[in-house]
Amino acid sequence: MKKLSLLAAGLLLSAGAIAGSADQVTVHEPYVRLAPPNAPATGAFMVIRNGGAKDVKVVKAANPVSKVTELHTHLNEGGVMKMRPVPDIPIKAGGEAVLKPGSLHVMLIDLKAPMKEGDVVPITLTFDDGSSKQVDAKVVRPVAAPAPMPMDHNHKH
Ligand SMILES: [Cu+2]
Repeated sequence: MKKLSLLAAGLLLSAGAIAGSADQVTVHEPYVRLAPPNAPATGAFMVIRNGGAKDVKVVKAANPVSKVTELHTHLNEGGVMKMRPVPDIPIKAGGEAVLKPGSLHVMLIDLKAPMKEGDVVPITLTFDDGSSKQVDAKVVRPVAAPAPMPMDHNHKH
């Protein structure tokens, strides 16, 4: 009985140990873009809000479905949009970081298995103070530009 309550106390302590930046941050609308078949990588997007009084940084992201997870941004280099890894994603006190296509994102590289629409990918964000937060990002099909209509009005008879 004593052992059990010690164990429970230990669990409470370890749960308390992860408190910190993660506690003052909320994550909204997380999703993973459904990768085209055989695509080796895709992106995860979300809005990270910092409701606290101190600035925080996301320094790492992890997930179980890809071998590598990186924090990325898009940069315009001589008119060409290129993805570049970033060391962290800062979020000012009271501010938010918007991870969206063409901008900041979490890159899921080297997918272990094909994903399908509706799958849920747990993404763990780690902050600069070592605290972390897990969000469940749903896999959604990207809103594609309307497919060209198969029109053929130029038949010569
Ligand atoms: Cu990327």
